Amino acid sequence: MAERKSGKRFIAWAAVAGVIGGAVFLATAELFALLFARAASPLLAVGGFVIDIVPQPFKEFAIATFGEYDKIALLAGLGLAVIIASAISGILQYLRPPLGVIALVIAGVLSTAAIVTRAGVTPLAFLPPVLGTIAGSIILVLLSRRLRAWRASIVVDRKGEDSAKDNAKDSAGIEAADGEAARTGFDRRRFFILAAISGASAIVVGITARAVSMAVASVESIRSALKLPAPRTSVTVPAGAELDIKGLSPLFTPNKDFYRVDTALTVPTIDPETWRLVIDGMVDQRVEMTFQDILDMGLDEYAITLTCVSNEVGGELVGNAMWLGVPLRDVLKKAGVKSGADMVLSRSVDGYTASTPLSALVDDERDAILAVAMNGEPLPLEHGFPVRMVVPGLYGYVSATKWLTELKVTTFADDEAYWTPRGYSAEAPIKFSSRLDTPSIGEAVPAGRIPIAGVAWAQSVGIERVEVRIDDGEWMPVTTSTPINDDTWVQWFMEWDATPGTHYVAVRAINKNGDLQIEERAPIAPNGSSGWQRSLIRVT
Ligand SMILES: Nc1nc2c(c(=O)[nH]1)N[C@H]1C(S)=C(S)[C@@H](COP(=O)(O)O)O[C@H]1N2
Ligand SMILES: [Mo]
Repeated sequence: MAERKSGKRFIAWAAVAGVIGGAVFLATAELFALLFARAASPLLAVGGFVIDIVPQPFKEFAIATFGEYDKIALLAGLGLAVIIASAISGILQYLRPPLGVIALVIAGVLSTAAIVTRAGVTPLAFLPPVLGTIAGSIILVLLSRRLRAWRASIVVDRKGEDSAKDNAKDSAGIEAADGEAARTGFDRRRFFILAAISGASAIVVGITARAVSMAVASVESIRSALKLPAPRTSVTVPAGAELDIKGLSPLFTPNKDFYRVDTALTVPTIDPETWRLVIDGMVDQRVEMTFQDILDMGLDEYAITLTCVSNEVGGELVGNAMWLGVPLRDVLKKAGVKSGADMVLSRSVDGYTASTPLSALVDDERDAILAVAMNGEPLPLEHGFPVRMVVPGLYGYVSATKWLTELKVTTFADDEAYWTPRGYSAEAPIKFSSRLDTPSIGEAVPAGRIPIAGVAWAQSVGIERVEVRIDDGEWMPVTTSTPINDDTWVQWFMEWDATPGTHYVAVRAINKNGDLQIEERAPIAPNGSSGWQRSLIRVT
């Protein structure tokens, strides 16, 4: 009798283990969906699949019964089905391993199929359900094993009790029974600890990840519905500004290819309606601006190349964009800067800060801006939606604050930005540089006439000339594209009669002040890399 009762109890715990395995599966998938592929939520994909395959009369019935709550009803039904299926998988795994894991893997395969067959999926969309299946299976196997160990120790325990009764005077037998009781407690605790930890983590991680995904989706839709006013002035891109060479970076970096550097674990989601910019600190009056206030100042177009201090010589952390924005000097004028200030500490909604010399922001000759658009669309969420800073000539970490929320007028003596105590300089002008794009390193090229091409940037000064050296030859000036302005990079190229073998191609730039690009190699910390790029090219 007692046997059967405890047997039922274990079946119930096996079902709980199954539900926890299922929760870990979904939570892991939601987490990785948030990180790699937002559309890859198993629950939503399967829900979408169900909507697609359900026959029309059934859909009508659902809408008639649940009205506008039909989707919620579907998800609730799906949730219930998942809980029941997971419970069954837990019982299967407990009674007939590995049947439970097999059931979970089948569910994983089906949801992966539902995800990757949906329209507009990204290449990594298979990852969340696959990683979820793996994590869920591991937890299910471990919980089921611990449950069986617990159960086995009770059986052994009971045998110990019996033998203790049989030989009441056998002290060794009594000791054995005590030991087994301790063993049972230990195995039970092992099961409950893992169940509690994995269950609680799954709930916290799963709900948080889903909530963030939904916030992103909602701001994403606000962003795509946003209509920005036409700019008052636009940048003329001169003829000859863009060279047409395979492998050469385009003049403007498409948003999807634009490098992204920030400390944000999940991209901040800001509704422009509720966004505010506060200008305070050493000002005549504290000013608060809305998104509309910024738009009402009138937007102008600016072509500016952004560079990260972490860009190694020859690196990819540099990109050029057409921004729409307003001059920061006009924004600061609204608050009135007090004398004695020499820095603006810009703050992001996520707490990140940057220290920008005040002089760079109020300089009439420098187009330091608050940007609201990038390459013809509102700023992408990853690039600072709805408002960010862009300052020509300064590395991003001291000037290009995304998801901007405050400009505090202050001094370098009084305030410190995020990266300053972390080994980077408080002030960091961009070290002008040049990069070889093609031929790419390691790619063998056929002998004969081929283009060597790349980009060079010297924001706020301008590139005068780019030179290339092959092996130990002379430095040769190459053709540069017509610059848009001094704040954007230029493209450069030369024709090369490539002879078979390996060759070194080196590149360096000269800016409009007549300075030569720094030859001496420097690491990225504390204020940016330097050195001439020299690449080994294989010609066959
Ligand atoms: N809020 C916030 N803004 C930020 C950063 C950050 O970590 N947080 N990183 C800065 C750095 S180091 C660079 S190089 C630029 C990069 O901008 P991008 O991601 O749009 O290319 O953003 C800057 N703005
Ligand atoms: Mo950066």
